[in-house]
Amino acid sequence: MSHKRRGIHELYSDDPIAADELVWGRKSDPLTRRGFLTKGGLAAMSAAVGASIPFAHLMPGGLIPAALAQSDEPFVIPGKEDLIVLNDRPINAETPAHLLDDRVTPGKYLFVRNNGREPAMPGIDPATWTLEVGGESAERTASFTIDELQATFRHYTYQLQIECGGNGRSEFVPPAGGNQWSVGAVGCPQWTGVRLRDVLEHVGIRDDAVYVAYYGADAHASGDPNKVPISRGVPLAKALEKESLIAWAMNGEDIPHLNGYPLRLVCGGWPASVSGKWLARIVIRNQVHDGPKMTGSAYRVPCEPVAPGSEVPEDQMCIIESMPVKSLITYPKSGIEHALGEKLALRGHAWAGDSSVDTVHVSIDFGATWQKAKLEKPVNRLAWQHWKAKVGFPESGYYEIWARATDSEGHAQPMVLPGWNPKGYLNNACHRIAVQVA
Ligand SMILES: Nc1nc2c(c(=O)[nH]1)N[C@H]1C(S)=C(S)[C@@H](COP(=O)(O)O)O[C@H]1N2
Ligand SMILES: [Mo]
Repeated sequence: MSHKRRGIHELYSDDPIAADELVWGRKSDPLTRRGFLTKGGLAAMSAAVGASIPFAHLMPGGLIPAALAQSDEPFVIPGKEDLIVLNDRPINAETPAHLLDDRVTPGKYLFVRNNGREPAMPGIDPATWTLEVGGESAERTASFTIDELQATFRHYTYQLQIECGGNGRSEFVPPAGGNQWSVGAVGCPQWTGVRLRDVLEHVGIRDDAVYVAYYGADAHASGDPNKVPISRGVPLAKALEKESLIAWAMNGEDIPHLNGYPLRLVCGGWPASVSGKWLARIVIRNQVHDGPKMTGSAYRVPCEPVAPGSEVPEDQMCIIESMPVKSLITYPKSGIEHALGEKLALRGHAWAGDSSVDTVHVSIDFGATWQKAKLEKPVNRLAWQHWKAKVGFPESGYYEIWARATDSEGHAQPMVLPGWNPKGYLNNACHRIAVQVA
């Protein structure tokens, strides 16, 4: 390989800025991740990451170094630790990737995505909480306390992965409105409860049933008691899967307040918006559910790919079902320094909606070459899978580690971005971390 490095101007002739203009995070108008897209230049990039970039000739144009991920000041949320708060009304907070290193996500590190106002904590009494089950395709209406659910139906425990449909939204260009999630609106705790299926069969499912939906006890953000913040559902077949649970416990304890205490639905592998928190009512529907955030363009993507920035008519938007294949590098933390000559051990998780992950590969050269990681099987269906790998570096400088998973149907993660969509859903691009080798 003779073509080691090319000049800055060959690579980035568009509006390069002088390195001395760039002091990351110390200017009055600090450089943002988006800023790099318009102001990028190799010298600027090297200055900002604080080292030469040995594989710069392989770096896609416009790529923002993972070393420059914005870090926000931690903000305290009861029961949570070190989450990055994107919005506090309603509360939306994600987990930094390196805090998702546990095999089973602890409660303090599970992201929070609220659409409205959570029910106030001292007011929730698990002894009197009731779940109603009905809907036009239910044979009858029934209601259960949590004690009754526990006494009537068999208990099951599964580790189930939940990921917000908007996870990764912050990377899309043109940008989409909404919470600017980076990679941490995902987790895989262990859930205990009864099968949704057993409860539905107990009340009776009519022949015309097609959908199962939830209502929670949270209030609309406006405070209007006649409005519901969110009410979504899944097709009957997903509701009847053995892993679809009505859960009262997470990791063997009460579900954390902000994650749905005392009862929630968990349908793993689908956008987590189908997993209703503070579960109050389940309805068996004879049509595709039409609650808030189920209609219009919410949790929908264009049925056919569109050009970035397109306006897509509502009738050409399709409901998101199983989530796409994805992975995370949870160790090391992005931005570490590593000694040249020593191998670096990497690890993380990978998941693939209703399907499973077949392989995970890692790259240290912006995706030019890939090395296969060791991948474990999931502990049960719809749980994430753990991977690990060791990499070495040819010389000192700035590197990025990229991880790329491929599912059992052969779909791999896109290296930089998947197809654009108006609401910024389903960004399953490779996770990237920065490493300084010296
Ligand atoms: N009742 C209710 N359920 C809800 C929501 C909500 O706002 N209210 N948010 C949904 C969305 S969009 C997501 S991504 C997940 C987030 O689950 P978590 O906050 O436990 O991580 O809950 C879903 N269930
Ligand atoms: Mo979500």
